[in-house]
Amino acid sequence: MTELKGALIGCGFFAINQMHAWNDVEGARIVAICDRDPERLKVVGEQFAIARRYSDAAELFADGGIDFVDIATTVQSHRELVEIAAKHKVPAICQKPFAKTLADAKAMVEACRDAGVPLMVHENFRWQAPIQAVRKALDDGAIGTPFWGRFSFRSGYDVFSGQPYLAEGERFIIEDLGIHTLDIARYILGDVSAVTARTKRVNPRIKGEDVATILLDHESGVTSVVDVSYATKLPTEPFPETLVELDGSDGSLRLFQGYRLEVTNSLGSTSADVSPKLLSWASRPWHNVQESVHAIQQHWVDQLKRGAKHSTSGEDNLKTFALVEAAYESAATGRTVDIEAALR
Ligand code: NAD
Ligand code: 89V
Repeated sequence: MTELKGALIGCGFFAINQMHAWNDVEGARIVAICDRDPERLKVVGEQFAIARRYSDAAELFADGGIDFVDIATTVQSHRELVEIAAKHKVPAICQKPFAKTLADAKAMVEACRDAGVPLMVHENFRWQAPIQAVRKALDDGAIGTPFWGRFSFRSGYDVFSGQPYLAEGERFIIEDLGIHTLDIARYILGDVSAVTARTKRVNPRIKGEDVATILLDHESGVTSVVDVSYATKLPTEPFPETLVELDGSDGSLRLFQGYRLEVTNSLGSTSADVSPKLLSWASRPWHNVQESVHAIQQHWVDQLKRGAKHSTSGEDNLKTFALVEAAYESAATGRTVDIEAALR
């Protein structure tokens, strides 16, 4: 089987996980890296023995010799980099948040569609082993037809030491973390027609909101709650676990802290350990996220080779990104926001 050659742009905090995962992915390897910070370029180049190094993405694309690009920079550069990739007809993976605005995200999808190149957003949380286990239980009919759900991420973990920029933006938890939780809600319960949200800032040392409570009306008629907080101190820190509650026509499902999945239906109750694997390069508590990075990157390669759509294609992710913008709009205005109108 031919091995795809990839380039990674943005050698920062999270890219280390992506580089480790690329080493484990079957059917692809990273042959070039790019970062405008010479120190990061050197650190990652030496750690992963990558000889082709660039400080300017335009030079990387001009030199060519790559089958795809993995964009791991922060959001400010996503549109520009995806558009250069489209111009050079190079399939692209783009980290979340997809873009600064929904209008930018739509333009990026259009640029790739017009160029005929695949675009996938690195929205990895739906690829976490416990979330896949929830999806499987639903698909197996374990609780019948769901009518209510809750997707909850409440933590007091210090994310700012690894990612200091998170303390500086006007927007914080919905854009950075809630985006994952909203994507999980869509993945499990389907697309959303309306969003109502309330936000708060509890930590006085950051600029944006660190608590959000979001009510989703799904197109199927199901109601769900997405609640996220980085201001919640608990006896056992749950970071980075997403807890799930689903009630259905034939039973209920609970994904509890500690990666325990309980299903109750007419057959009784079952309890399963759905812990993620601790990959050789991973470390707790991040191993859940790290395993999902490997899973989404393997999915990228497999689908690219088959010429098939990606689960979190640019087009798919517009529907998650629209929920982020709608949540901010609802929190600012106090009103419920219609999603179909936003996506038009
Ligand atoms: P970071 O600031 O540590 O790293 C970004 C790197 O990109 C920096 O080294 C910077 O110099 C480089 N860069 C920026 N613009 C560039 C450009 N135009 N050309 C070349 N290099 C450029 O950021 P991070 O914490 O690694 O986050 C990166 C992205 O990953 C963010 O969008 C963040 O939201 C996302 N992230 C995702 C997850 C996840 O689980 N999916 C987890 C953490 C972070
Ligand atoms: O996934 C992310 O984007 C991270 C974290 C999990 C820490 O919120 O920023």
